[in-house]
Amino acid sequence: MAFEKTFVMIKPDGVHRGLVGDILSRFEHKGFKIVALRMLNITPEMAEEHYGEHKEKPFYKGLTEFITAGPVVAMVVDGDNAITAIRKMVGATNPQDAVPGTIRHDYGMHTGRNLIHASDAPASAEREIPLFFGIDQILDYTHHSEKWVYE
Ligand code: D4T
Repeated sequence: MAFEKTFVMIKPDGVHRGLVGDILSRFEHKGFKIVALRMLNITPEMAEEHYGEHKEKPFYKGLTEFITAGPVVAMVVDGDNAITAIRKMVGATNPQDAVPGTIRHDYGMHTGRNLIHASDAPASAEREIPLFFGIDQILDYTHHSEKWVYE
């Protein structure tokens, strides 16, 4: 097994549409462990840091306006192969390309309202987690059902 941590963020559309509970429960029901969780407003500086790679793209302005337009729910999720597995649960960037059963397909319509972010690689998770959480905010505990989730 390859236990790892990934960064996940429910975007302002997910919060405003009342989908936080549904989205969180998907990760819990799958067997992942939430080890950090907070609600916050993204500042323009944080948006620039988080989405800096897209700075030259035509959608950058709209993206940063959207991500700063309301509260987000940020979390760190822990589990076997968590980075790849959660990207699969999240689905394609454009909800219209996302496979049924994924979060973006099931709740979303357009790329600029795609509800959720999840780290796409170990290097991204390592970069993103410290932008939102101090080391003392990431909890280390044993999930009580761990032996019923992992063989
Ligand atoms: P994030 O980073 O939000 O998890 O999305 P992805 O990893 O799936 O996709 P991405 O980095 O290519 O895009 C980041 C972010 O930009 C928005 N976006 C993207 C947009 O508004 N218009 C576009 O044409 C694209 C490609 C959506 C996600």
